[in-house]
Formats: sequence, C-alpha cells, structure tokens
Amino acid sequence: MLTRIDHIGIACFDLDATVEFYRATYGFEVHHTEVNEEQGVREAMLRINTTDDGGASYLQLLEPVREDCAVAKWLAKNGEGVHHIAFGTPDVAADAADIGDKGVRVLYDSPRTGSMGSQITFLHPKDCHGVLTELVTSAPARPAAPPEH
Ligand code: CMX
Ligand code: CO
Repeated sequence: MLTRIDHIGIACFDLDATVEFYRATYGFEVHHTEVNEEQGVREAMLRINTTDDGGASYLQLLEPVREDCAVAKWLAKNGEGVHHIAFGTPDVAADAADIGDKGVRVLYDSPRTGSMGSQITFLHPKDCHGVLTELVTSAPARPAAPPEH
C-alpha cells in the first residue's frame, strides 16, 4: 500500500548550486548525500517533513555523473526541472507486482538500491499519464543501541 510521498526527484546540472538555492531560499538543509553509480547520479536528500507512518518526505536533487544515465538524457532533452515523483510503501515488491498486474510497465524485475539503502523501482511514464513514478521502501531504522549498564 502506498502511504506517503517519499520524495520528488529534481534534475539539475550543478548539485552544489541547486542545494545552495534550496538552502538560501527556503532554509532546507541537506539530510544526506551519496553517489548511486548504478543510477548514474550524485544526489542530495533534503528532508521536508516526517510523516504519520514513521517515514519522511524529501526533495531529491539529482546531478548526473555520466552521460549515458537516465537523468543526463532527460536533462539534455528538457533542461532542469521535476524528473519524477516517488511514493513510499512498506513493501515495494508487492506493490510493484500489483501495479504491474494492472498493465503498467514496471521497469525493474526486482527492486534495486536507492537513497539511504532504500529499495526502489520505477513505473514507465508513458503508462502513468506522463509522470515517471518511483516506488520506495525505506531501509529499516537502525535498532536503538542497548542501554548501558
Ligand atoms: N518523465 C516523464 N516522461 C519521461 C521521462 C520523465 N522523467 N523520461 C522520459 N520520458 C518520456 C520521454 O519524453 C519520451 O517520450 P516521447 O517518446 O513522447 O518523446 C519517452 O518517455 C521515452 O524517453 P527517452 O528520452 O527515449 O528515454 P528512455 O526511454 O531511454 O528512458 C526511462 C526513459 C523512464 C525508461 C528511463 O528514464 C528510466 O529507466 N528511468 C528510471 C531510472 C531513473 O530515472 N533513475 C534516476 C533517478 C534515481 C533515483 O530516483 O534514485
Ligand atoms: Co528518486
């Protein structure tokens, strides 16, 4: 079951400059940065709010790190802007299977690794009224450290 907006993915040419825009204009701070080689992106996650299912909603700022990745191809065609939306679910594989059964193309046979150790897949934008749609299951929160004696 899709329970929240996990993030909005925004493609940019210069990650550092875009991070600075969001900080200076809105006061949003970087929660996490990483390079995802498989996806071909360097990214910054800006946490906007927590949600009532214990998750959070982010802006995901994306800069391509190679020419042959999805974000580089999209930027060359469209320039900067909103690239995708992502819904959060406790079980990305189950939701992807259900949605696939409805005739929507799911892009990966099984979920891949996304931001902060999450599991992700994508739905084809041509089957979603023009919106590239990602499904995300966040990595489980690290268990609290045992109390000291
Ligand atoms: N939003 C809406 N439509 C899009 C789109 C997007 N982000 N990307 C492509 N399209 C449209 C194109 O405009 C094109 O439409 P027309 O045929 O009408 O011109 C069509 O889809 C095909 O696009 P393309 O430029 O030929 O690109 P590809 O088919 O090679 O790739 C896609 C499209 C969705 C399969 C590819 O972008 C993909 O695999 N995306 C998933 C992975 C990804 O986006 N990773 C980056 C984010 C990582 C993260 O969030 O962690
Ligand atoms: Co994303």
